[in-house]
Amino acid sequence: MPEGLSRLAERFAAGETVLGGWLHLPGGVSAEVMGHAGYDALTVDLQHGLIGEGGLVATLEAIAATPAVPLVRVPWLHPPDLMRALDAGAAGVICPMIDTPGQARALVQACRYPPRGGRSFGPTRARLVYGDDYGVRADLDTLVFAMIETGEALGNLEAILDTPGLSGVFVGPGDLSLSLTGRATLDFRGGEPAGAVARIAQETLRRGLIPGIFTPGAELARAAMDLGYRFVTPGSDLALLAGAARAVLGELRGQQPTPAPPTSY
Ligand code: 3PY
Ligand code: MG
Repeated sequence: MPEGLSRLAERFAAGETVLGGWLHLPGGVSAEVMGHAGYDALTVDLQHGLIGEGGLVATLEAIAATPAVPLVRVPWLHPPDLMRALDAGAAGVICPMIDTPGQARALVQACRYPPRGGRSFGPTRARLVYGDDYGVRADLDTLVFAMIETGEALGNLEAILDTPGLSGVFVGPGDLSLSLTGRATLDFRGGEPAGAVARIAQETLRRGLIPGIFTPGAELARAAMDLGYRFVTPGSDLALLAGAARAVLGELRGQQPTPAPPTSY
């Protein structure tokens, strides 16, 4: 599927909103289920998910059997992890806890080849999946998202967004609310997080970059889209499975299903 690398970048460039799935469950079948369900992109979450680095390639292979574009959230800003995810065939990366312009520059540096950055050349599986010209196309099409999820990142938002080579930002509402209010919740609609989440979308769109966000389901995904978010994740595989199980049991037992907690990943 040699055109695969540019598929998502082209959709963003055309102004489309992309619906992303989020993978926490190991084993590959869940990735296939999510991909065939119709998500535009699937992010393998190596930070909080249960898929270890050893399971990454098998999960990317499972995604490749579906129409979804594969992305990876790396565990932290650690250049070897970023380069390995891209070499393994991720079409883009999402990097947690980018709080300063220096960290944003280090992120881009790890993901772009010279002269734009310092990514080392060796696209082992990426070349198999995307074609022999991967090396010359990678910098144009690889998506690089910096996660904005602390008060410090908010204070540095403009400078982070002005980092050359960044595709966009991705809001982690759980960490952001924890940092701003001392309590983690994925529901960003109240108090200080609400203003912050709206401002991040505005500033990102103003620069022609892509604002992305994690949400636990359709209601908050819709609220994010109404704020201008163009890369929205309505739930992880784990949370969707838990929600469906609660709903079916609630129906059969004649009870209201237990609502998912607002921290539900
Ligand atoms: C957060 O909410 O902090 C996240 O990182 C979501 O993935
Ligand atoms: Mg987070």
